[in-house]
Amino acid sequence: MNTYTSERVRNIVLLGHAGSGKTTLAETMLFESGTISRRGNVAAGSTVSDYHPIEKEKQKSVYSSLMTLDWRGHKINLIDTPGTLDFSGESFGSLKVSDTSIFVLDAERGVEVGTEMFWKQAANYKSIPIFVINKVDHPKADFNRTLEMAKERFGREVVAIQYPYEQGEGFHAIIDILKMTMYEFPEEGGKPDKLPIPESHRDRAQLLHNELIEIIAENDETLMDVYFEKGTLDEEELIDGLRSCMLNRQIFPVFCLSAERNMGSGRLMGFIDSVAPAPTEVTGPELAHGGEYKSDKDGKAGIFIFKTYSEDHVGDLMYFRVYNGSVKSGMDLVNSSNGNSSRLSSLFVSQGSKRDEVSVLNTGDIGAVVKLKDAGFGDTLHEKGFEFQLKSIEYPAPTVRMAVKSLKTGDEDKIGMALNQLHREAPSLFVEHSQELRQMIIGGQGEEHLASIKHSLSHRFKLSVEFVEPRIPYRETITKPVKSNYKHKKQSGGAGQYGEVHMLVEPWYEDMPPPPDIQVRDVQTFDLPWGGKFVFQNCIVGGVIDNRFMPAIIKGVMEKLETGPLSGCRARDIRVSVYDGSMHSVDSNEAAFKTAGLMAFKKAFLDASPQLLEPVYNVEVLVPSEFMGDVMGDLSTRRGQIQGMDSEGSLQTIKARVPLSEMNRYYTQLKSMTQGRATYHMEFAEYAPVPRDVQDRVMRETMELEEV
Ligand SMILES: Nc1nc2c(ncn2[C@@H]2O[C@H](COP(=O)(O)OP(=O)(O)O)[C@@H](O)[C@H]2O)c(=O)[nH]1
Ligand SMILES: [Mg+2]
Repeated sequence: MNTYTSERVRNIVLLGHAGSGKTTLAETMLFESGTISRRGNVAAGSTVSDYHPIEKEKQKSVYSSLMTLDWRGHKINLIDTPGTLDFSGESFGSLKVSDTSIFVLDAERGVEVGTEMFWKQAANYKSIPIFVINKVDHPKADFNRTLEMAKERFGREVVAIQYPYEQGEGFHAIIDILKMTMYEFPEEGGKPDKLPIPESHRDRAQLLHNELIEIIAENDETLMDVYFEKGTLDEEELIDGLRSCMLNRQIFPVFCLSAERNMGSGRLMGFIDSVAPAPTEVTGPELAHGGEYKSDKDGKAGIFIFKTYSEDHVGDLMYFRVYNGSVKSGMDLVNSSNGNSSRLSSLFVSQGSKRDEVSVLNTGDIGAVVKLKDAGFGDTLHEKGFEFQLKSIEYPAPTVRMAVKSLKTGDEDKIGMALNQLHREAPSLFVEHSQELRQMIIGGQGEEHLASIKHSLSHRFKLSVEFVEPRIPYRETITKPVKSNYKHKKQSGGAGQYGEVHMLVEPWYEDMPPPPDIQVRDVQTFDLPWGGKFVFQNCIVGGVIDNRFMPAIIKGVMEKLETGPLSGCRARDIRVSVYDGSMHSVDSNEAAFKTAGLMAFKKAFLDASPQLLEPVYNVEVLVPSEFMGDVMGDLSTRRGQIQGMDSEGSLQTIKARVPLSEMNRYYTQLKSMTQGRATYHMEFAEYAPVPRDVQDRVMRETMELEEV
């Protein structure tokens, strides 16, 4: 492949709900540009983009993949992404390095929730959006309805540049209101004939054309003057105006297409070349420590790694974008996150699984490299003597958590290592070895995401595992104040043990007053690592217990807080006031007071009407209105409390509070209730008392906790 200057590079990411036709569109673009000589298809697993074994098996995209094509002297780096929310982690890195996002909408289904989520992220990265309404050949295609939905969801900036001459099965021509031309396609698709707009469509096309001119002129003062003078804008002025409107996010142009029939992709690529921004024209990425990075294409080399994947017989493959200067094979680069230097051996551009070696990549271009030591996902690398670090990629919080159980004893460490590697490749996978739950926990963007992790563990790493529901991190607390005392006395041969502690144990709350009948001398407040507080008050008068024994008493109480007296779960929000006790001049020591503290605390706790608390989450569901009733009904069977509803066009947001223990398999349930058309996220809200029957059950279960 040739070398391209920055001005001739276009970085495009394909985004949108699963099944809208992104992979098919990528294949069609590769074919139209002559990059491939035959079009593969998703069902046969023969596309360039869906080349991983799991993608062929599932007949859909799981990973993002980079393809490169030349369209009339411009190099288009095209990144196809999996539209399923489960694999959204893959899409976020691709979005970060692309200047333009093509949102592919399905003309039959309109705007779907998958699009919604990527839309927000694209705005965060200041990516320039283009909409493509695909599948206009579908018998139930409705271009206008889809366009209206897009306007409703994404704003009046959504403006059609094209519309179908006839939609549905008879689709064969597109009216272009920028060029004021009709493109008519041969039966097999491909290169269209350019024809005048037929009489029957002339008025509508002219009306839309004038509207487009007005929007462009409205947003550009110089063009406004020209428009006033001439009453119209010529094609060049229109294109210039459109381009500046797109850069300022004032216009989101809409194209129409049938990827499957190969009708319309050539015009889209032409538009990308002539109107979509070059890497040198867009807002720079955010720096790790804030502020915008401004690229210098003539400066020293600097790159950012946005995707890593370990491939058989190849090793770690890292995909990067050049953000400064030009990178050449053989160059040494310093990793800004650890200061280590690595050599870029060979550089590649990729066509899905195929790679072509190149010697230079300029600012803005995207490529891949193998065997890069000491570098990984999200790292910035630069030439010596020139330092910068870009902000890494942020992922949404995991929506599904599972505990990983090894099916073969002794494999636990290997599983941990494999999971860590998978996390390094794609940090949207969250991995935690929970001491508290005594489980290895993984979190991801959906059950399919976790299923793909299981697939990797078994196929790539040859490890058999089972995923089980994680235990719930319950907490314990008390509901009334209780006094107790404990005397620890042991006489065995030589030195004995002696310590006596009297304490008042109370439920703690913010700004609570001191106890009424006890004089407080010293207060220590501990923020517990598992949430909540422990307040310790030394109220000893007359030196009946030495100050030097207080830390031991605290230690004893702390130990019992960590494995709560009621069920072994962690305890929180407790105040302990030690107000009396006794010592022995010879036998008193720290160990004795630790035991006395622990035992007195345990006794008081169990008498103080202990209460189990459960984590409660704020759950927000975005759902098409027709499924509202089902979703609300399901939430209430999960002990959910509906907090509110918001309607945004044809989609509704439901807000509810639901105990974590009731959210098992919610993702799957929601998906099946709504045909995969709803999405949700949840965030920890608070710990709340569990109902009595649940408390009894949990106590039985936690007592029988087996090690995993
Ligand atoms: N009728 C019709 N079907 C299409 C079109 N584009 C894609 N499809 C079909 O839609 C399904 C999903 O396509 P795919 O490219 O995998 O979508 P992705 O999930 O967005 O990558 C496949 O069965 C395609 O054959 C189109 O323009 N028209
Ligand atoms: Mg796909």
